[in-house]
Amino acid sequence: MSTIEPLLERFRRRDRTALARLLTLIARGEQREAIRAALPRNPGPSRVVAVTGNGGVGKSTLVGQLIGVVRGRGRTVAVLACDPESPLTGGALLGDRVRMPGHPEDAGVFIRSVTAPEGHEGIADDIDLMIKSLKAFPFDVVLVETAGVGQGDTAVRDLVDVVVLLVQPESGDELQWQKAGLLEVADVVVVHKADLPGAERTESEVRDLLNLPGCRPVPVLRASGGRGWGLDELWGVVESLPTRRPEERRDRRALLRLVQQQLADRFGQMSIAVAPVLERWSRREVDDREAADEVLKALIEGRTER
Ligand SMILES: Nc1nc2c(ncn2[C@@H]2O[C@H](COP(=O)(O)OP(=O)(O)OP(=O)(O)O)[C@@H](O)[C@H]2O)c(=O)[nH]1
Ligand SMILES: [Mg+2]
Repeated sequence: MSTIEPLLERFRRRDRTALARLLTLIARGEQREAIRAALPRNPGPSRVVAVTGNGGVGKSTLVGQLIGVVRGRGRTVAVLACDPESPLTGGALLGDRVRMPGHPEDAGVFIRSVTAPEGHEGIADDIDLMIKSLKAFPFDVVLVETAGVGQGDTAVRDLVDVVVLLVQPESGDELQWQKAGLLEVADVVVVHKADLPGAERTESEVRDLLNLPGCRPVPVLRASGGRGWGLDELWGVVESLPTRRPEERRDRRALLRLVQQQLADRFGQMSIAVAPVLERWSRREVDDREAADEVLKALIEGRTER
């Protein structure tokens, strides 16, 4: 008999204090298995949306505005802000009511910031369980603010339905630098702070980057959280995207790497020449089918690297 049963009981009665306490336990790595076991396998049809992008691009501002948009549509919303730098209580999120208004009176809004301890790799596991808890509570929408497009975020992507990537106007070289990550993670790209000069040009640059033959179309739009521009349009796009089925959420690249590794092991010292194909595939120079054909060909011909 789990010692957290009374807490779970309160959680099931939709007690917000119990929810907050549950999230704290998860963040501390306590009672994870008991919590996981207690949550329904198929919670309601919540939409989980990640808002990602480099530091200072305006994620918190935009998320704060989206709370209003979502509430305006009669839905409840929870926010998880994953901020690796700021401590839970001193973070920009909770400390700054202008950027992310607290909605203290509104039971349809729940905001929580999550701090990953330095060097903590397992943040995705925590976030996974937190998202599941929020879905089970339930909230109609869960917004996840997450910094950058680093590895952690690729993992977070597999936990959410839609990834909204923010870029700033005049990102220039940075945009090129972001290209690979951009292409990999984004379901929607927002040129944020669209009140700043160069937003239109950046929008068309992003379109050029994303608009490659044979690739799924990625909507690109302009918005400004600060000015309140383009938010309804953005949410309309986010809602119109199909919710990814659970099996699609798994990390295909990780699986391919594993296959490659196992093949390499089985073929002794020989390393199969699929890495270059995978590289070109991730750069979207070939589509899935071409890449699959080339991988198969390399395997059948027993082609090895170097
Ligand atoms: N011009 C302009 N500035 C904005 C806009 N939205 C946010 N900002 C400003 O950009 C700065 C960063 O905003 P945040 O919302 O904290 O950005 P963030 O991406 O959450 O930042 P981190 O969480 O620290 O990575 C603040 O000074 C905001 O006032 C906008 O639409 N236009
Ligand atoms: Mg922020």
